[in-house]
Amino acid sequence: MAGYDHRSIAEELHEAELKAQAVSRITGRIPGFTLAEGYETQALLAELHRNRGERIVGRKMGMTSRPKMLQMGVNSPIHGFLTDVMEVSDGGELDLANRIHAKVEPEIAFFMGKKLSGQPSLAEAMGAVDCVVAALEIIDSRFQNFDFQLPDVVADNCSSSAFVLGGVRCRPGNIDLANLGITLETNGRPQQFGSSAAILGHPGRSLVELVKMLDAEDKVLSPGDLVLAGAATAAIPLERGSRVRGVFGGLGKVEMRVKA
Ligand code: OOG
Ligand code: MG
Repeated sequence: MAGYDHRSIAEELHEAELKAQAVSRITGRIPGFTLAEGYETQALLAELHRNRGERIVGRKMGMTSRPKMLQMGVNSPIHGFLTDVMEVSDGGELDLANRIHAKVEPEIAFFMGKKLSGQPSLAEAMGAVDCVVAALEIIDSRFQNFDFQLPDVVADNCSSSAFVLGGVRCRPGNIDLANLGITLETNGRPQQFGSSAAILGHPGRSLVELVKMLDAEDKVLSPGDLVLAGAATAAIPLERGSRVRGVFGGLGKVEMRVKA
Protein backbone atom coordinates (compact mmCIF):
# COMPACT_ATOMS: atom_id res chain seq x y z
CA MET A 1 0.00 0.00 0.00
CA ALA A 2 1.64 3.22 -1.09
CA GLY A 3 2.09 6.00 1.43
CA TYR A 4 0.16 4.63 4.42
CA ASP A 5 -0.29 1.64 6.63
CA HIS A 6 -3.06 0.72 9.03
CA ARG A 7 -0.80 0.92 12.08
CA SER A 8 0.07 4.55 11.45
CA ILE A 9 -3.63 5.38 11.00
CA ALA A 10 -4.46 3.59 14.29
CA GLU A 11 -1.65 5.54 15.99
CA GLU A 12 -2.93 8.81 14.57
CA LEU A 13 -6.45 8.12 15.85
CA HIS A 14 -5.14 7.02 19.24
CA GLU A 15 -3.11 10.21 19.55
CA ALA A 16 -6.09 12.31 18.44
CA GLU A 17 -8.02 10.78 21.35
CA LEU A 18 -5.22 11.26 23.90
CA LYS A 19 -4.63 14.88 22.88
CA ALA A 20 -8.35 15.59 22.29
CA GLN A 21 -7.48 17.01 18.89
CA ALA A 22 -9.60 16.12 15.88
CA VAL A 23 -8.11 14.97 12.58
CA SER A 24 -9.50 14.95 9.04
CA ARG A 25 -11.29 11.83 7.84
CA ILE A 26 -9.17 9.11 6.30
CA THR A 27 -11.37 8.59 3.24
CA GLY A 28 -10.75 12.25 2.34
CA ARG A 29 -7.01 11.54 2.22
CA ILE A 30 -7.09 7.93 1.05
CA PRO A 31 -10.12 7.60 -1.27
CA GLY A 32 -9.69 3.82 -1.57
CA PHE A 33 -9.83 3.18 2.21
CA THR A 34 -12.32 0.32 2.61
CA LEU A 35 -14.62 -0.90 5.36
CA ALA A 36 -12.43 -4.00 5.80
CA GLU A 37 -9.42 -1.72 6.28
CA GLY A 38 -11.48 0.25 8.80
CA TYR A 39 -11.95 -2.94 10.87
CA GLU A 40 -8.24 -3.85 10.50
CA THR A 41 -7.33 -0.40 11.80
CA GLN A 42 -9.82 -0.75 14.67
CA ALA A 43 -8.17 -4.03 15.72
CA LEU A 44 -4.78 -2.26 15.83
CA LEU A 45 -6.35 0.56 17.84
CA ALA A 46 -7.71 -2.04 20.30
CA GLU A 47 -4.13 -3.32 20.69
CA LEU A 48 -2.94 0.21 21.52
CA HIS A 49 -5.64 0.46 24.21
CA ARG A 50 -4.63 -2.92 25.65
CA ASN A 51 -0.97 -1.84 25.66
CA ARG A 52 -2.01 1.04 27.89
CA GLY A 53 -3.43 -1.45 30.39
CA GLU A 54 -7.08 -1.21 29.38
CA ARG A 55 -9.27 -4.29 29.44
CA ILE A 56 -11.85 -4.95 26.73
CA VAL A 57 -15.18 -5.50 28.50
CA GLY A 58 -17.49 -5.80 25.53
CA ARG A 59 -18.78 -4.46 22.25
CA LYS A 60 -20.97 -1.67 20.98
CA MET A 61 -23.17 -1.52 17.97
CA GLY A 62 -23.62 1.71 16.04
CA MET A 63 -26.07 2.94 13.40
CA THR A 64 -28.81 0.50 14.37
CA SER A 65 -31.67 3.03 14.33
CA ARG A 66 -33.10 5.42 11.74
CA PRO A 67 -32.66 8.51 13.96
CA LYS A 68 -28.92 7.76 14.13
CA MET A 69 -28.57 6.93 10.45
CA LEU A 70 -30.34 10.16 9.52
CA GLN A 71 -28.26 12.23 11.96
CA MET A 72 -24.92 10.86 10.79
CA GLY A 73 -25.66 10.13 7.13
CA VAL A 74 -24.34 6.59 7.46
CA ASN A 75 -26.72 3.70 6.92
CA SER A 76 -25.30 0.36 7.93
CA PRO A 77 -24.74 -1.23 11.37
CA ILE A 78 -21.14 -1.19 12.61
CA HIS A 79 -19.40 -2.42 15.75
CA GLY A 80 -16.61 -1.35 18.06
CA PHE A 81 -15.03 -2.34 21.38
CA LEU A 82 -15.60 -1.08 24.93
CA THR A 83 -12.90 -0.94 27.61
CA ASP A 84 -13.02 -0.74 31.40
CA VAL A 85 -11.69 2.85 31.51
CA MET A 86 -14.64 4.04 29.40
CA GLU A 87 -17.07 3.31 32.22
CA VAL A 88 -18.41 6.24 34.26
CA SER A 89 -20.41 5.19 37.33
CA ASP A 90 -24.16 5.88 37.46
CA GLY A 91 -24.57 9.47 38.70
CA GLY A 92 -20.85 10.05 38.14
CA GLU A 93 -19.02 12.91 36.48
CA LEU A 94 -17.65 13.18 32.96
CA ASP A 95 -14.84 15.62 32.16
CA LEU A 96 -14.97 17.29 28.75
CA ALA A 97 -11.40 18.60 29.13
CA ASN A 98 -9.96 15.46 27.55
CA ARG A 99 -12.65 15.14 24.89
CA ILE A 100 -13.14 16.88 21.54
CA HIS A 101 -16.88 17.46 20.99
CA ALA A 102 -18.64 14.76 22.99
CA LYS A 103 -22.32 13.89 22.56
CA VAL A 104 -24.59 11.61 24.59
CA GLU A 105 -27.20 9.12 23.44
CA PRO A 106 -29.52 6.65 25.21
CA GLU A 107 -28.82 2.95 24.74
CA ILE A 108 -29.99 -0.48 25.85
CA ALA A 109 -27.17 -2.63 27.26
CA PHE A 110 -26.96 -6.40 27.57
CA PHE A 111 -24.77 -8.51 29.81
CA MET A 112 -24.23 -11.92 28.28
CA GLY A 113 -24.96 -14.97 30.42
CA LYS A 114 -23.89 -17.56 27.86
CA LYS A 115 -21.59 -17.80 24.89
CA LEU A 116 -23.25 -16.63 21.67
CA SER A 117 -21.84 -17.40 18.24
CA GLY A 118 -22.71 -18.14 14.63
CA GLN A 119 -26.03 -17.01 13.14
CA PRO A 120 -28.48 -16.95 16.07
CA SER A 121 -32.21 -16.26 15.89
CA LEU A 122 -33.64 -13.42 17.98
CA ALA A 123 -34.89 -15.97 20.54
CA GLU A 124 -31.48 -17.66 20.73
CA ALA A 125 -29.73 -14.32 21.15
CA MET A 126 -32.09 -13.20 23.92
CA GLY A 127 -31.74 -16.64 25.54
CA ALA A 128 -28.01 -15.99 25.93
CA VAL A 129 -28.57 -12.64 27.69
CA ASP A 130 -28.20 -12.57 31.46
CA CYS A 131 -29.64 -9.10 32.03
CA VAL A 132 -30.74 -5.89 30.35
CA VAL A 133 -29.59 -2.48 31.64
CA ALA A 134 -30.41 1.15 30.77
CA ALA A 135 -27.33 2.98 29.48
CA LEU A 136 -25.95 6.26 28.21
CA GLU A 137 -23.22 6.28 25.62
CA ILE A 138 -20.83 9.19 25.18
CA ILE A 139 -19.47 9.39 21.66
CA ASP A 140 -16.60 11.67 20.64
CA SER A 141 -15.55 11.23 17.02
CA ARG A 142 -11.86 11.85 16.49
CA PHE A 143 -12.82 13.37 13.11
CA GLN A 144 -13.43 17.09 12.69
CA ASN A 145 -17.17 17.95 12.86
CA PHE A 146 -18.12 14.24 13.17
CA ASP A 147 -17.51 14.21 9.42
CA PHE A 148 -16.86 10.59 8.43
CA GLN A 149 -17.84 7.77 6.13
CA LEU A 150 -18.37 4.17 7.23
CA PRO A 151 -14.69 3.04 6.96
CA ASP A 152 -13.54 6.11 8.91
CA VAL A 153 -15.92 5.71 11.84
CA VAL A 154 -15.16 1.99 12.06
CA ALA A 155 -11.39 2.70 12.20
CA ASP A 156 -12.13 5.24 14.96
CA ASN A 157 -13.81 2.54 17.09
CA CYS A 158 -17.24 3.91 16.17
CA SER A 159 -16.63 7.18 18.06
CA SER A 160 -16.59 5.31 21.43
CA SER A 161 -15.57 7.45 24.37
CA ALA A 162 -17.47 6.51 27.54
CA PHE A 163 -20.60 4.79 28.85
CA VAL A 164 -22.78 4.79 31.96
CA LEU A 165 -24.86 1.82 33.12
CA GLY A 166 -28.03 2.17 35.19
CA GLY A 167 -28.51 0.37 38.49
CA VAL A 168 -31.42 -1.90 37.49
CA ARG A 169 -30.45 -5.28 36.06
CA CYS A 170 -33.52 -6.85 34.49
CA ARG A 171 -33.90 -10.43 33.26
CA PRO A 172 -34.83 -10.32 29.56
CA GLY A 173 -38.01 -12.34 30.22
CA ASN A 174 -39.29 -9.67 32.62
CA ILE A 175 -39.40 -6.79 30.16
CA ASP A 176 -40.96 -6.01 26.77
CA LEU A 177 -38.00 -4.84 24.74
CA ALA A 178 -40.09 -4.57 21.57
CA ASN A 179 -41.46 -1.20 22.67
CA LEU A 180 -39.78 0.39 25.64
CA GLY A 181 -40.21 4.17 25.93
CA ILE A 182 -36.94 6.11 26.23
CA THR A 183 -36.46 9.79 27.16
CA LEU A 184 -33.15 11.63 27.17
CA GLU A 185 -33.15 14.69 29.45
CA THR A 186 -30.67 17.44 30.20
CA ASN A 187 -31.10 19.55 33.34
CA GLY A 188 -34.51 17.99 33.88
CA ARG A 189 -35.83 18.87 30.41
CA PRO A 190 -36.69 16.19 27.87
CA GLN A 191 -34.53 16.55 24.74
CA GLN A 192 -35.15 13.35 22.81
CA PHE A 193 -37.93 10.78 22.87
CA GLY A 194 -37.62 7.32 21.44
CA SER A 195 -38.50 3.67 21.69
CA SER A 196 -36.43 0.52 21.87
CA ALA A 197 -38.40 -0.43 18.71
CA ALA A 198 -36.25 2.08 16.83
CA ILE A 199 -33.29 -0.29 17.28
CA LEU A 200 -33.87 -2.68 14.34
CA GLY A 201 -37.43 -3.30 15.62
CA HIS A 202 -36.04 -4.90 18.81
CA PRO A 203 -32.61 -4.31 20.40
CA GLY A 204 -32.08 -8.08 20.46
CA ARG A 205 -31.79 -7.87 16.65
CA SER A 206 -28.78 -5.63 17.15
CA LEU A 207 -27.24 -8.45 19.20
CA VAL A 208 -28.03 -10.89 16.37
CA GLU A 209 -26.36 -8.60 13.81
CA LEU A 210 -23.32 -8.16 16.06
CA VAL A 211 -22.85 -11.90 16.49
CA LYS A 212 -23.16 -12.44 12.72
CA MET A 213 -20.52 -9.76 12.07
CA LEU A 214 -18.23 -11.25 14.74
CA ASP A 215 -18.76 -14.73 13.27
CA ALA A 216 -17.33 -13.48 9.96
CA GLU A 217 -14.14 -12.68 11.92
CA ASP A 218 -14.25 -16.04 13.82
CA LYS A 219 -15.15 -14.22 17.04
CA VAL A 220 -17.91 -14.88 19.60
CA LEU A 221 -19.57 -13.22 22.60
CA SER A 222 -18.64 -14.74 25.96
CA PRO A 223 -20.41 -14.84 29.34
CA GLY A 224 -19.90 -11.52 31.13
CA ASP A 225 -19.46 -9.52 27.93
CA LEU A 226 -21.25 -6.18 27.79
CA VAL A 227 -23.04 -5.13 24.58
CA LEU A 228 -24.46 -1.70 23.77
CA ALA A 229 -27.19 -2.15 21.16
CA GLY A 230 -26.93 1.30 19.54
CA ALA A 231 -28.70 4.58 20.22
CA ALA A 232 -32.47 4.75 19.94
CA THR A 233 -32.50 8.52 19.32
CA ALA A 234 -30.19 11.11 17.82
CA ALA A 235 -27.26 12.11 20.04
CA ILE A 236 -27.11 15.52 21.72
CA PRO A 237 -23.97 17.64 22.36
CA LEU A 238 -22.76 17.75 25.97
CA GLU A 239 -22.33 21.04 27.78
CA ARG A 240 -20.18 21.78 30.80
CA GLY A 241 -22.08 21.68 34.08
CA SER A 242 -25.16 19.94 32.68
CA ARG A 243 -27.00 17.00 34.20
CA VAL A 244 -27.98 14.20 31.83
CA ARG A 245 -30.56 11.52 32.51
CA GLY A 246 -31.99 8.68 30.48
CA VAL A 247 -35.39 7.37 31.59
CA PHE A 248 -36.27 3.92 30.32
CA GLY A 249 -39.79 2.50 30.86
CA GLY A 250 -39.44 -0.54 33.12
CA LEU A 251 -35.64 -0.35 33.22
CA GLY A 252 -35.36 2.68 35.48
CA LYS A 253 -32.99 5.55 34.86
CA VAL A 254 -29.33 6.26 34.32
CA GLU A 255 -27.64 9.56 35.09
CA MET A 256 -24.42 11.53 34.82
CA ARG A 257 -23.09 15.03 35.39
CA VAL A 258 -20.76 16.94 33.12
CA LYS A 259 -17.92 18.69 34.97
CA ALA A 260 -18.40 22.48 35.02
C1 OOG B 1 -20.92 6.82 15.50
C2 OOG B 1 -21.34 5.94 16.63
C3 OOG B 1 -22.74 5.40 16.46
C4 OOG B 1 -24.73 4.51 17.73
O1 OOG B 1 -25.22 4.21 18.83
O2 OOG B 1 -25.39 4.52 16.69
C5 OOG B 1 -23.30 4.89 17.71
C6 OOG B 1 -21.31 8.26 15.69
O3 OOG B 1 -22.50 8.58 15.69
O4 OOG B 1 -20.39 9.09 15.80
O5 OOG B 1 -22.68 4.81 18.75
MG1 MG C 1 -23.97 4.58 20.47
